[in-house]
Amino acid sequence: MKAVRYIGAGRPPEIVDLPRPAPGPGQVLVRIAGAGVCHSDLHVLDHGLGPLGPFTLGHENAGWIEALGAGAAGWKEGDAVAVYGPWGCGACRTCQASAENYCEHHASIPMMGGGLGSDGGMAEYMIVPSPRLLVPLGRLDPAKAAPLSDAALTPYHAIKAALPWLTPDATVVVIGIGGLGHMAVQILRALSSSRIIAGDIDGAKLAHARALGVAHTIDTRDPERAAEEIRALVGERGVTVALDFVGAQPTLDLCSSIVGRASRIAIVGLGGGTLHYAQGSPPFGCEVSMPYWGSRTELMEVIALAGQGLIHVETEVFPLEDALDVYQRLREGRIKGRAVLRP
Ligand code: FEH
Ligand code: ZN
Ligand code: ZN
Repeated sequence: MKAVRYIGAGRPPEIVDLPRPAPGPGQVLVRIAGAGVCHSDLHVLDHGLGPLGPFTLGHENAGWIEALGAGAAGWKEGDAVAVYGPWGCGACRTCQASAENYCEHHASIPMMGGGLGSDGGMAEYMIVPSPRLLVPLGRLDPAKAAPLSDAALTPYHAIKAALPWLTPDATVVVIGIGGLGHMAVQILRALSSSRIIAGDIDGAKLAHARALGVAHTIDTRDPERAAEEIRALVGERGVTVALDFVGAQPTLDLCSSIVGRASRIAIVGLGGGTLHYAQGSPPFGCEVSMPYWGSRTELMEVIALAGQGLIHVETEVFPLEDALDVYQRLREGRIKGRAVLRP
């Protein structure tokens, strides 16, 4: 089968032919319908993942059950499933609560999941180490649903934690309207009635945000000017929730300068910035979180939102063989919504 392989830090991925894997005891073989292409992959390609590699990329996957290994139960061939991405120990307190994204033993488990140290879904087939890591998709098309497992789950996890701040009279700013940000806008509209301001450096992304129904869009290429425009909109109260899906120094500084007291900043993007957090900035009562991915039960909630038609992933679908070009397009900001590779 064809697979998109991470070879090593600083090296481009390679498309190689691998034997079709067979599920061992307790494992599940999934026939991949779609594998989302995430910005985090660019980090892995550029900076590596510790000593790990080579491995097949793709940590945002969905498909159909192809085969069950000995002892693996709870599924039947042909079931449409999303692959839950963060693979923990499965036994600790947080894993037992389905929050494998916060597994207590993460430091002693080098692999983060399929496509992140273990073989992922940018291939025709993928081995999932346990039936517990699969979530039913019901009638959703796995080819379109793959991004729900990361591009939707990650913002959902961040927004769900911010719900106490997301009151009808509050303003929330979403910075970065890419794969995660465009889902964040839809999830915010589904879960709250707060006013949404979208910020991005790309006019096409801001147009996408307007089409998704945000109240205002702000060009953040000039952060000082963007801060002034946002402050003019929110007045002395300031922004109540700032969701940064970029995480670069300019966007983190922008978040600090627009939030008010008793606010919340969620840093989701891996842009490498540092949030200055000390007396005087951000304001008193500002809580900062750095959420990571989401839990399996939250993925079930995201799938329910999609099934109710309340969120919809904007996808650009490409054949697996186009992976290198797609990564380059992602790097250059030339993807609308989420790119999905289809084997
Ligand atoms: C993957 C690896 C490391 C950090 C963050 C991520 C996200 O893409 C998962 O949502
Ligand atoms: Zn990701
Ligand atoms: Zn665990």
